[in-house]
Amino acid sequence: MNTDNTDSLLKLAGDLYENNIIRFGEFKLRSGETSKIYFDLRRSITYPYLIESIAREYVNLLNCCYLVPKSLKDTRFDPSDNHRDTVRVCGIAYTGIPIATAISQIANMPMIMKRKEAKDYGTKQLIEGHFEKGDKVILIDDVITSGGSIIETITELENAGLVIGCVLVLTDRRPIESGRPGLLNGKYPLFSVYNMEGFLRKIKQYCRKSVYSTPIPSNIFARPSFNYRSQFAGSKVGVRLMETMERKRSNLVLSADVVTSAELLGLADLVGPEICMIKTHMDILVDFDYDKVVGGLLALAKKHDFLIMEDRKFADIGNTVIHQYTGGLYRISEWADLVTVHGLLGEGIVSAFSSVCREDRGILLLAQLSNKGNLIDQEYTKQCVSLAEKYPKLVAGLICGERLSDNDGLLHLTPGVNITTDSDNLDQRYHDPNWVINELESDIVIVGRGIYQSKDPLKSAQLYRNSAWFNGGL
Ligand code: 5IU
Repeated sequence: MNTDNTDSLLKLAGDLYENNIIRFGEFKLRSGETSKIYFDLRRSITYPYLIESIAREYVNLLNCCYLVPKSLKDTRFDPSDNHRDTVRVCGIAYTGIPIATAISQIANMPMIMKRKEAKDYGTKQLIEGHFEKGDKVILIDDVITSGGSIIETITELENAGLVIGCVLVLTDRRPIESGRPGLLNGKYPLFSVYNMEGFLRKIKQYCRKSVYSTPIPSNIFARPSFNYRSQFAGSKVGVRLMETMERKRSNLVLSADVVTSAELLGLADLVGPEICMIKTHMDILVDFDYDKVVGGLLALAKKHDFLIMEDRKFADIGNTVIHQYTGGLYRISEWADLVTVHGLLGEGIVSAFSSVCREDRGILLLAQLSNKGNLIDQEYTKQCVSLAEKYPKLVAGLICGERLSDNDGLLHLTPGVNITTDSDNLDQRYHDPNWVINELESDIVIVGRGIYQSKDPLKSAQLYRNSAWFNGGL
């Protein structure tokens, strides 16, 4: 999903929810199955601005090169393309028709329409509107549940000599385990404006920000597991972290901000079984000895199956960060699976890391900060997300306070987590781990003092781990 339309997607999801077009309860579907969620997109025709907003998101989807494969490029609307009158948009009755009409007007794309039944008088046609054999069609429907009715329509259009380019829907509510492929095993590409998880996440986000709306029932929808998400991750170390989390059933990172190597290694050995990764600040150790500390930590990482992240927060020109990463006392690139990097310097710093980072290592971009009074604004955060999405092989995730991207391949890691207090006496602000994961929809909690300053760090780590892990993943 491109990030430019995140605001409009959020607003649209909220509008659909406020107008009872998406409802939560107990519903019997056409297939006979029951569902806790019901989409009644037909209602949206009563609200012209909603049909228009929906159509705009379809047009956006169509124009989004990242989602539409190359083989389909010539079906995308392009005002400078003189073949465009051979591509037609076709709405499937009922709700697909008003949406297709709005798309046709917004994108200036010719439309055809498939009747439910052929007329039994006059021309007896099944398809209305002008077309020639061989014309490409973009099929428009509202929700896909199984795909059965869309496939019927496809057959009829093909019998009339039309060629199916792709199918666009607002929501894909096929089971997540299906991988939500194109129709007929991928023969017909299908794209959705929202997948179910993304849609629900947006509604949740909307409810959090809006005073008047009723929050959606919690746990209405299982989160996808990290194993499932790993197929979307471009970063090898991102995949490794996801697999580790799933294997250990832990999305807890220990921030080991202690100042002696004995404390660091002792803590890592004690808490190691509970965590998916340890976060270090090597430069705060008063007795750093490369062989002892790095050797010890690597052995413990192997013993307890966790990754190592150095929270170095790189922020300099490419040439300098390359030295800081690979050289000096710490030779971070030799042992850290992940390092944190500020987005402040823009693309240059990211491409510097691309040039020196081993294939099985990666970076995390700092998109938000947890401390009071920091200078990061929404625009900065957005730019960091775009940067992360542009370098999927290198950027395994974001350091942030809440979920920022619908891209399942990108991890969200949140510091500023504490069960017992909401601030330290300095500038740190804390949230509860359960809140961070289930309400703010982050993926991983980073906990420091909540664990290592407690009377029983192991017990505390177990408490944080249980509180942050979610149930019901696939
Ligand atoms: N950390 C934050 N907030 C941030 C970023 C990093 O707290 O926005 I970026 C680091 C600082 C510290 C750890 O190493 O995460 C949090 O430790 P405590 O849980 O002890 O506050």
